[in-house]
This record gives sequence, C-alpha cells and structure tokens, in this order.
Amino acid sequence: MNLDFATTALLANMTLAEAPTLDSLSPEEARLAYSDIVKGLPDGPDSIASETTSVPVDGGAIDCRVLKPVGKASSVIIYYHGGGWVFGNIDDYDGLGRHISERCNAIVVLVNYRKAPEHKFPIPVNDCYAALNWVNDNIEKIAGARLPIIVAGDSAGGNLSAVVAQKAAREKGPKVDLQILAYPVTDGRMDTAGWKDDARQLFLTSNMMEYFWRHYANEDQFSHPDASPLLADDLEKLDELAPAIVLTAEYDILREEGEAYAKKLEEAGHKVVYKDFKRQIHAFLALAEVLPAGFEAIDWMNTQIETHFKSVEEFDAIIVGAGFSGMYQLHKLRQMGLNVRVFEAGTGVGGTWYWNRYPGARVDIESVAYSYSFSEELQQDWVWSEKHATQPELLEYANHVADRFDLRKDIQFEAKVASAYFDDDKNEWLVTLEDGRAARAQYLIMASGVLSASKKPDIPGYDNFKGDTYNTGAWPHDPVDFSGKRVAIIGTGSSGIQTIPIVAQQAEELCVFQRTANFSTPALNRSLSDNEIQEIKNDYAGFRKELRKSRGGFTSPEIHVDRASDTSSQEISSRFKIAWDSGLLPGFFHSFGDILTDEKANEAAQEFIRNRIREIVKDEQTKEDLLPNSHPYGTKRPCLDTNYYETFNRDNVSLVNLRRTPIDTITEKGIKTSDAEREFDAIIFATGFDAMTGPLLRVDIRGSQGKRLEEVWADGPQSYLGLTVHGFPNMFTINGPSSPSVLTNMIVSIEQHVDWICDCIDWMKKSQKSRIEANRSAELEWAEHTAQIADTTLYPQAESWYVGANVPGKPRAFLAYVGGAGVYREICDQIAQSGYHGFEAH
Ligand code: N01
Repeated sequence: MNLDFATTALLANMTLAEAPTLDSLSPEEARLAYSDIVKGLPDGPDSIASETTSVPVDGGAIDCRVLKPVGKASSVIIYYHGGGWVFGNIDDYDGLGRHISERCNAIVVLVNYRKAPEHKFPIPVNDCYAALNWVNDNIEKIAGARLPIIVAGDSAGGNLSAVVAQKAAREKGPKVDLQILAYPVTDGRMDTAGWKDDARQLFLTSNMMEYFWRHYANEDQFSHPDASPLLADDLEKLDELAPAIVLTAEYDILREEGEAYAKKLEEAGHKVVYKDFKRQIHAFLALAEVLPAGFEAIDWMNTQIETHFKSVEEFDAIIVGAGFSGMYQLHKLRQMGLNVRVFEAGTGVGGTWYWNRYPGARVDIESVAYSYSFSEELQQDWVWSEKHATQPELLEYANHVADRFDLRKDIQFEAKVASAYFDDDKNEWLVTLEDGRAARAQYLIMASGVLSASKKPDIPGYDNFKGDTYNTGAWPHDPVDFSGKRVAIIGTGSSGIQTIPIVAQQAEELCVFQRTANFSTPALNRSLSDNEIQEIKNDYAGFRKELRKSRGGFTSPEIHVDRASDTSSQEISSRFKIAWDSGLLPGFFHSFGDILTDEKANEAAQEFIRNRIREIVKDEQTKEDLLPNSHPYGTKRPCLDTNYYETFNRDNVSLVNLRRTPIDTITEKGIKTSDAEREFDAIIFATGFDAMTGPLLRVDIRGSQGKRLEEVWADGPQSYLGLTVHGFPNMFTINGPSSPSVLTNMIVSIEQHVDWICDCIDWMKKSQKSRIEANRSAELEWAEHTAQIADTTLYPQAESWYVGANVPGKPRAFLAYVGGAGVYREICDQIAQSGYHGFEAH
C-alpha cells in the first residue's frame, strides 16, 4: 500500500481515536457522528456569498444553498453530497461547496435531498431531479445569465448525479451540460474486486456499503438503473446524455464501479474524461481540508470544466505580451519550427513603448544600444535619428520589426490573459483570456514586462476629481493638448521628470507635486550624425559583444573600477564632471567601482549633483525642495532629463513639496494639501508601477497541483535565475524577479533570456522530455545568492520600487540581480552546459 502521508496520518488518527464504524450506529447516530467530524474542519473561503432557499418537491420541500464566487461565474454546479444516501447535509458540505465555488469559479447549488431510511429510493433521486428543474427554471435569477449547468457529487452523491444526468437525457428534461462523478456508487450488485480487497476498504468498508444500500433501497430495487446507473441498458440511445468527468481513488472499494461506468459511457459513444487519483482513499475530495489531494482534485475538475466549455486552440508555446521580449521570443521559437501564439492586451506591438505615450517619453539609454542585435540586416538597415530615441520612433521600430519578420500573423491583439493553469496530466498550460477564449500549450512564456502593471496611487479621493485625469503608463493614443489649462502632475520619477518640461511649455499653469526629490542628470540629447552611425555599423557585432559582457549592457566612454576613497578630490570632481557632461545614464556608476557600495563615494556623487541643481534653480525654496537627500544616488532609479531643473525657473511652474505639505485628498476641483486647496483642469498621475511581480501576479497563474503563484509568492518572489519558478513547470519569465533586468539595458537582457529559453526548449525536444521545473533547493540557493550580493550594496537603503516599497503591503525584497548582466549570462550558460543543473526534467 502506498498512501500519501496526509491520508496515512488521517487513518492513524482514526485508529487511535477508536471511533465506532458508522455501520455500527443507527442512521441518526451516524448523521451526528459525521457532522461532528466535519465541524472540526475549517469553514471554507468566506468570500463566497451564500443564500439558502426552500424548494418545493413532491411531498414536501428541500433546502438548496446557492454559493456564489466573487466576480462573474462561468457555470452552475448542482452538487449532491455524499453520505451513503443516509447522512450528510448542506451544512456538512458547506466548506467543500465554497472551495469548489472559488476554485472552479462556479455558482454551486448544494442540495439537501431527503435521506434514507426515512425517505427511501426513489425519493432522493426525485428530490435531486427536482433541484435540477428548479435551477433550470430559475437560472437567470440565480446566475444572472444562462450559464452551463453541471450536475456533480461524490460517492452516493456521484450516484445521484449519474442518475439525474441519465434521467434528464431519458425524459428530455433540462439540459445538463456536464456531469462530474467523484468516486460514484454505480453498481448495486456489490461484487466488484474492491469488495474482496481489504486494502481498498480503509475508509469505506463492504459492511458500510451494505448498510447504506439496505437503508436506501429494497433488494429488488438494487439493480434498477435509477439506483445502479451502470446497469442502464439504454446508454447508446441517450443522445442527450451529458459528457462525464469521472474520478476515483486508488484505495477505494468503489474504484472499479467508477472505472466501469466511465468505460461503459465511452463504449456507448459518450464523451468521458477519467482519472484515478493515486495514493488516495474514499472521501478524499470531501475531506479536502485535511487531505490536500482533495484540492488537487477540485483543480483538476476545474481544468476539465474549462477545457470542456471552451473551444481550446492548441500550440507548442504561448507567449504573454508582444513587447520587445514577446516579439523576439515569437520570432526565435518560430524559427525553431514551433507553433506559437502571442496574446497581447493592446491593439499593437511595442509593450512599454505602446502604452507609455506621455509627452516627452523617450528611452534614457542610447538608441544604438537599446535595439535588437539578433539580425545583422535589421541593425544595418535601421537608422536611429537621435541619441535617445523618442517613444514614437521606438514604436515605429517595433512595428518595423513586426512587419519585417511577419510577426503579426501569430499575435492575437486585444487579448488580455486572465489565467494560466498547469495541467499535470498533460504537462501543458491552459491559458484563458478575459473574454473566455482559451488555448493550450506545452510552454508558457511570460513576456509581460516588468514595468507594465500601472499602479493606482494610494491617494485619498482618487476618484473625486471631475476634471481630466491621465496616467503616464496608459496615455491616450490621441494627442492631448494642455494649452490654456491648469495642470497638476503627481510623481517625479523618470516618467514625471520627462513629462514636466513638455507640459510646462503648453499649459497655462503647471503644478508639480513631489514626494521624493530624485537625482536627475542631463540627457544632452541630440541628432546622430551619419558618421557616428556608420562607425557603429562598421562593427556592430563587436559593439554588441562588449555590451553583452558588461555589467549593465550600457555604453559609456570609460569604465573605472577603482575606489573613490583612494582618489584625490580633484580627480573625483573631474570624473563626476565627465559623467555629468556625458549625458549617459551609467555615467556616475562608471566613475568609480564603489559608487553603489561605499557611502562616502556615493555621498560625493550626490553632492556633485546637488551643487549642479543649486546652480540651475533660481528660487531659493524651490531649489531647497528639489535637492535629493533621502537616498543614496542610484538606489532609486536615477533619471535623465531635458531641462527638468530649468523648467522650475518658468513663471507658470510651481512645486509643492509633499514632505512639508502632504496631500489630504483629491477633491472634485483639484488637490487639497495640508496648507491649501489648488484647483486644476487636469491631473497627470506619474505615480509608477507595481514593478517586476505585478505583471505576473495580475494573471491568475496556477502551477502543478493547482498551486497559485500569488500564494507561493505571498512573502516575496522566489525564482531560479529569474527565469523559472519551482512548482510552475514549463513556465519561463523573461526578465523575471531576481534576474538583472531593470538594472540593465533591457534589450540586452531580453535577448539573453530569449536565447536561453530557446536553447532549453531545444534541449527538451532533443532529449524527448516534456516537463522541466526548477528544483526548490536551486531556487533557494539562488535567492540566498541574490540577497547576499544586494546586501553588499546601498540599494536596500532606499524606499524604492526596486524593493517593492512603492506598493502598500507588497513584501520587501530586492527584486533584481545585482551581480551584473555579464556575470549572470555566464552563470546561465554554465547551467545550460551542465545539462540544466538545478532543474528536474522528464
Ligand atoms: O515611476 P516611479 P515612473 N503620492 O515609481 C510618486 C522606467 N522608466 O513611472 O518616490 C505622491 O519611478 C513617487 O514618489 P516616491 C524607469 O526604470 C524609464 O516614473 O515614492 N507621490 C515617485 O516620485 C523608472 O524608474 C523611462 O516618494 C507618489 C513617482 O510617483 C520606472 O520606469 C521612462 C505617490 C513614481 O516614480 C518607473 O518610472 C519612464 C503618492 N501616493 C520610466 N505614489 C526611460 O527610459 C507614487 N508617487 C526614460
């Protein structure tokens, strides 16, 4: 016998408690004993709404309890509880009903059919059928729409479901769309193999089964098809019979009964999905709270329901997102001969550069470096017009790539992914869109971006404002004209700092609400000359090679690795001046090797930048307020700007320092701070993103055995290499948490991840493996390594989105790998060369 540990523990507890077997009790005593056991279990999710209604039936009335999940349900499951037709009721099954409702996103109707021996066969059958009719007649009222109807039940309830489904088909009654039978009783002859096998009688014995049958029906009724659905002789003729999902438990006296019924239905031409749950005993579904395999069964049921009701397209790989990562991933997998589908929420390609259309948006890494390297023809043909490309030019580039490589034919636009569930039986992902469409694939690649989950700011009165509101991360597609308008902007990160100078030129008045003064240095943007471009193109491959080896994938005139503390103050000033004048993001990082590890070195850089701000800004108070002094330089993402500090010298621009006068609330007309209420025509929110984890957790991702990513990451994300997560086989996350991603030139990191994923999939194919998963110990070791090197830096000192500090309640963890993109690439390559050390594949 090979039971799982939870089952072994349950049976051991029962033995030690020396509880009487139910067949030694009167029906009334058995009911009380069972209710007592169930009372000890947790209540089930309280997010489920519950309403009990009395439903008239022949000779009386029964209670039906309607359990509704949060949000829009996709089906109605009429659930007939188990208990040998003798015990059990809707209170005993309330917890299970709630779990089924939540996990299957279904309205569950629990039916309190009358029990034997007071109400013998066929009364329970008739009550259950009456409940089906009641649901069918009142479905609009119960569900708000004509949702599919499923009959389901376990044990004796499975028997009743099978019988009700047959009856509905035979009598041309209400349409049953699906029947779910969990370890059902199907055969009253009581002579299958399980009846003679002690190993199959661990929870439910032959004596108990006999007790139930004898209380339920007279002997001459045992073989009646309404009592023994297996013995129905007209199954071939029941064209309307609902497709069946049948599950059994390996160590259950009823296993053969369920198996035989599934087989008979199939032979009669009906659609059946059958699964025997290994190492499980009778009632494991009903006891899900103590036997976790019960939850696995519910999730399996859910996958079967989803698969059944959706027309599911099949692919080799599904990619979520058609930004720069999704596009390259699609191109490369297609070149390998895979059948791929990309789902993209927007109407076009480009990801970040599709959504962030705010005025002034442009990349703060040099365009010649922030572009694909995978195609020599592409990089030779494309001509960047400026040192830092604007958002429209980047979007044009993305569209050019999509056209050039004919990507659009495999991208489904306006397709927002709602959920992705892993199917352990098939080693496949079932991906469902918000509009209900679904697809399956062996591989799921989350190319959903790292700064794509725009964050609603936690400001009181957010919805009060009656004027126009804008979010930099989801800017309208049509140009916005702020001429003659009084405009407020909240947020002074990269987005705010780029928006402010442009809006200031248009608006009648611009008021900047700043909570944290940020470090920004001039971008010194300019047109690129033909000569400059040609010089890069003469050896583009060599240029890319250098980027790949580097720490951040950035360009920079010179990279110094010596310590500031070993350097004269004159030399320090001279290097910082070069950094300031370079107009490059990594300028200051590359000035010394210890800018991000030594407080003094960092303080020197901070002071250099503060002095430049002091020189630029004229108004004394504004100058003081703009000086960043809450965090070391670089520990919040530094910004590159065009005339940001100069903009505060304009007459139409003002600054509100929220550290001195915090926002009380947003009002109908404007923004009320502790000192005044200011009125505006428009408010721009440049308040950032739920970075790195947000785009992944906004999809309901459930891995092996129904494990939810949200639960697994409740205390912070854990990932092996930022590429894969233990418990989530065949899923890859491009630029995922604990990879270098946001600390680097994203395109360099994207290409590295895509190439690695493709090599891995190719290896899987060649070694004929269907499932790969990071093992837990490798994941932990990687987490330890990433945390340990982050702790050697100044990064953890800042309240930044790098550590999740900008989202209330988000667990604190440094979200990227600090060790450098070049080093990281070496590690990933070594893992691949070792035959994927740290992974389990079969
Ligand atoms: O977002 P952010 P972002 N009340 O989180 C403030 C990349 N990017 O969209 O610092 C008042 O940086 C918040 O204040 P505080 C780049 O990696 C790149 O600007 O939390 N204020 C902060 O000032 C960047 O880092 C490019 O105190 C509130 C601002 O809003 C990342 O995207 C361009 C607030 C948010 O700044 C995110 O940049 C743009 C509240 N309740 C973005 N909540 C380029 O390549 C938040 N704030 C050029």
